[in-house]
Amino acid sequence: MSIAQERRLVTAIPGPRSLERLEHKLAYVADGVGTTLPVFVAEAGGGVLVDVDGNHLIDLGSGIAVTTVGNAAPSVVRHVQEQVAAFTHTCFMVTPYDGYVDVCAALAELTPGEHAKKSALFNSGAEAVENAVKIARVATGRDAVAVFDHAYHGRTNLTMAMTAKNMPYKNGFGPFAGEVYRAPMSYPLRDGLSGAEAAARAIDVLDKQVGAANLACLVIEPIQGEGGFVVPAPGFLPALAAWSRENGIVFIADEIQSGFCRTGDWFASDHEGVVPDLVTTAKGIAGGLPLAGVTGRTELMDAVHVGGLGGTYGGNPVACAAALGAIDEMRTQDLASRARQIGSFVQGRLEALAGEHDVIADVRGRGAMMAIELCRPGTVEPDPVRTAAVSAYCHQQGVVTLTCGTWGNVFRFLPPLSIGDGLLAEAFDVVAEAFTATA
Ligand code: PLZ
Repeated sequence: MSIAQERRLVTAIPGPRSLERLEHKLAYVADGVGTTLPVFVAEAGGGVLVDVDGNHLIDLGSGIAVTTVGNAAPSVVRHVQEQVAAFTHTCFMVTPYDGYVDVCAALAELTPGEHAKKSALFNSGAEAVENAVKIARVATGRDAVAVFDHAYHGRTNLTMAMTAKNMPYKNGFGPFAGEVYRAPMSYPLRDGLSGAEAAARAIDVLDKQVGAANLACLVIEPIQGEGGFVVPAPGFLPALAAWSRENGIVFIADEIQSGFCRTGDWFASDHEGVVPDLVTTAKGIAGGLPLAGVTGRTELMDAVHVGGLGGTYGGNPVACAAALGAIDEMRTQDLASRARQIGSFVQGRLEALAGEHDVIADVRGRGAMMAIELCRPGTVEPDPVRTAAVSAYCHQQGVVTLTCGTWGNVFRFLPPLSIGDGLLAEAFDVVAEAFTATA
């Protein structure tokens, strides 16, 4: 690793060079495209981002759960360099190439379930979700789509309809796609229900308000991402999967944020042995290059007529090469077990912190997908103000943290799995300091 694996601040954050570039950004980039922390990045790797001022920041975000194998991971770089020098694009729908097929074969092997599977590749998570819905509709001949409170599925028209939160994702962007229905999510901190009870509540809403026979699919994040890293109570996902199966509803796991070793399994669905009919993937699949997939039962995937799925760039050869490099890294380095190690360390640190600061109402997550939810002490009333203060402190001290949640009161920790133990411990020292400093 050529980048020194240390936190080193040589200017204020953001530094003068980043501030200069920020001016440039504000002049030329649409304001609608925001940034969490305006340090302009020069290079990154291991667990560190180096900015244009020479500051070394610790990365606890992985570019929103993307650089799971690390930024510019050597295996990804090697595969990409070879591919980009060989050919950059043909369009798979015009003249095919091995990388696309190899990624689909890997997806068939790695996604939950031993049944025959096929895949189609796309450019972004939202595009994968849209296509999963298209496939489910053709396969079932039904229209309705079930989604959940706090869900996040993307920013395209259909996926905006599927995403729960208005600001900033939906406000003013309607009218949205129809036939999308929202059911209550299992949210143990807020509803106190068992998985079976929460599933019964959701099923009742869908049964009474939509009708099981009208549902093409039920789309759910096994651990919710943008919506607050909400981990449903045990039994919730298996009960929904069983109900879907009994009623001919395609059960779609959106594993775009939770997939590819992030939670300590290849997929979060694996944790409870849930076998989805379709799985959407993106983010961690390709080490930072844009690639997404829909993988599922062969008979469902093949329900769509030839030419019904595709796109100019879907499964671009360079992105596929990156994915093959990233997947190889995950396999050979057993990154799922690294995620579990990181998870037990982070969970210990967060639970200790929760013992000292009663603003932390919940510690949750799995593997390298952990979070804390901040509420007014003794209540479940969200505290986004304190969340923002803690976040700002971490940023000033050179630790890149992300927030999320319907109320913006959740800290999520998504370190690259290539981060070293020392650096990870230092990052959580800073997080602890941030709570004390903002108390
Ligand atoms: N499904 C579960 O997490 C993307 C989006 C951040 P795209 N999450 C980060 C933002 O503000 O846009 C995501 C996800 C889940 C779908 C998506 C959408 O993936 O690659 O961003 O389209």
